[in-house]
Amino acid sequence: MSATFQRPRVMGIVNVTPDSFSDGGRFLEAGAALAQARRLIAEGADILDIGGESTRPGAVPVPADQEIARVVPLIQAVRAESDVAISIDTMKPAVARAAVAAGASIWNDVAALRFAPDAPEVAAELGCEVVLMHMQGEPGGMQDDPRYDDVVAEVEAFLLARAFTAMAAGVAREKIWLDPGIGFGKTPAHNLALLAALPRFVALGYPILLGASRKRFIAALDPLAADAGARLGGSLAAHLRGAADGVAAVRVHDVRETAQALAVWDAIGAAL
Ligand code: HH2
Repeated sequence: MSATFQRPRVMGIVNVTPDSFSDGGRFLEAGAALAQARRLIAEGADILDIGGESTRPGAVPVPADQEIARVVPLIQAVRAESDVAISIDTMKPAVARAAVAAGASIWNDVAALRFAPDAPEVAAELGCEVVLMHMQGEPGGMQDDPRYDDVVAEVEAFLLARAFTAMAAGVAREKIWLDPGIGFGKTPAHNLALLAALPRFVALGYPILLGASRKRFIAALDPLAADAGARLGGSLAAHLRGAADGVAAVRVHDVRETAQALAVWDAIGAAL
């Protein structure tokens, strides 16, 4: 028997937005968002990723005060009844600050601390963990003809450069996670190249977060997966591949199914 496998942590997605691509504002209402958070905790989430602004191409930007008003009451309510880890999915330092004050311990920034000049300093000051994700372009136009000479090398160089910028601003190295940003300024072929290169990202020595849940590249491989809700199989395949390659966490909508898949995968590994 060997138990060398280590199961990635499951990060469950709670979108408190009216326009997120796959769960379309169903949890906008504060009470409904709390019910969703409770459900994901009961289903086996290790981390809740709470977001108040969609990053979907074409999504309407949300002012910081509105984003704070969406996420802070939910973070406070979850924190009052659970010690689950909470990450705040935001590009805005003011929102990260308010979320950490309310009980979040991870700043998940799809802009990798680039979209506000003071973001690296605020991350250092907050002392929280920080997810630095790769995105080509900006959310509005990122899917308009994304191009790379070598997508893996460029994403890797970007992530290392952002990690160094964060550390130069005072973020501790052990607080930094990296994420190749599946679906953010990438064609299906780019996403597959990044998924195939996960061992190379893991070898960088930072925890890697993988977010493939219900993303559009799955529909490019399966003509029956046009609806985001019909992409569970593809999401599980990508995340299990990430688990085998050593990613630290997977960001998912389908917490129950993902936790079960990882438990089986892990048990098989332990029985080797
Ligand atoms: N993907 C989305 C949002 N945030 N954060 C990280 N670190 N990695 C990801 O892959 C990632 C992310 C997009 O998914 P979703 O939250 O379902 O949609 P929306 O951005 O519309 O809220």
